[in-house]
Amino acid sequence: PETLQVKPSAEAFAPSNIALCKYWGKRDNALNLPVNSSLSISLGHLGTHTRLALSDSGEDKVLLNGKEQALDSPFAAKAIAFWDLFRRDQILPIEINTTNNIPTAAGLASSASGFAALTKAINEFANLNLPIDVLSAFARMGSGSACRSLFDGFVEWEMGQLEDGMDSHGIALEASWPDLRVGLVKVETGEKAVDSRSGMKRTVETAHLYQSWPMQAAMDIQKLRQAIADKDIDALGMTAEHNAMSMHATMIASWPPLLYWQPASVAVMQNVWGLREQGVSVYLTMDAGPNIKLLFEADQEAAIKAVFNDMEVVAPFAS
Ligand code: 2P0
Repeated sequence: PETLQVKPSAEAFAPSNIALCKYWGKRDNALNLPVNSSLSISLGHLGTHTRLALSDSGEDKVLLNGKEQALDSPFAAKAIAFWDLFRRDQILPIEINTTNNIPTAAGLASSASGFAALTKAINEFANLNLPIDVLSAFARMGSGSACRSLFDGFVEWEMGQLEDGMDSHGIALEASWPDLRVGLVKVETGEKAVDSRSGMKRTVETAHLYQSWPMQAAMDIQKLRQAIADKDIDALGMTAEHNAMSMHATMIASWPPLLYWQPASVAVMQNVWGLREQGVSVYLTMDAGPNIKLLFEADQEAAIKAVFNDMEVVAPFAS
């Protein structure tokens, strides 16, 4: 719309998500259009709550977990730039109040749930009444993986073909899997890693191995769809773990090399593989950081917790 009519305040929640087939590499850096489609699971009540209000001071104001952020901090700058896409030339100073309930112990990134919640809150705040696939495409412009956090459960992000990206958004899969569990295993982090945005750019530009990635991702999405339809944890876990390791192989094959793993990440992997050798159906996935996420069903939880005592467990389909 040309002129926004805003409410005094509005709020929204969006879940965090973990990709089982990863988004890695863009065909358009400005619009966050991906090289490949991806598939994720949303984390239920774990995510971001965002409240928007007109700012009484007349200045933009950004709070993260109750703490005011400098407007030139990366977090505030990105959030305000996103609001600028909507308010354009209108004088609409905003207060953005963002709270993440993702356990900090889990070491999960929050840009996906953050931009999804901000998009939903703006839709309310400015009475936009946009359909969810359009909201998803907007959230994608904030952060690619955010387009998947508009939905619960399993979500496919269709890469799309249009130049304006309006067909590149999340779609919820009609599936429920009450026994599915996601375990969050924290690994001690050293210095700050390379962020995903520059990491994927480096991989696309320098890793010859990356040429094989789009084909693997396309095959893995097919396998994941079948595993979800069959509720086959071994097929799901194997595909997700293989996909994550393949993505990390392309990162390692970049120059300069991009290795998000810490020694402790490798120790966790070896423990997961050890559990599998003992007959426990548990699989791992990793994103652009050293922490490990596990995939398993409820009946295996006790055996896995015996090895990973402080693992946080999420039931994505719990009501
Ligand atoms: C994913 N990651 O599918 C992949 C796996 C990290 C590794 O989506 O540049 O923060 O904002 O579009 O969405 C993280 O990338 O990157 C991510 P931008 P984003 O979950």
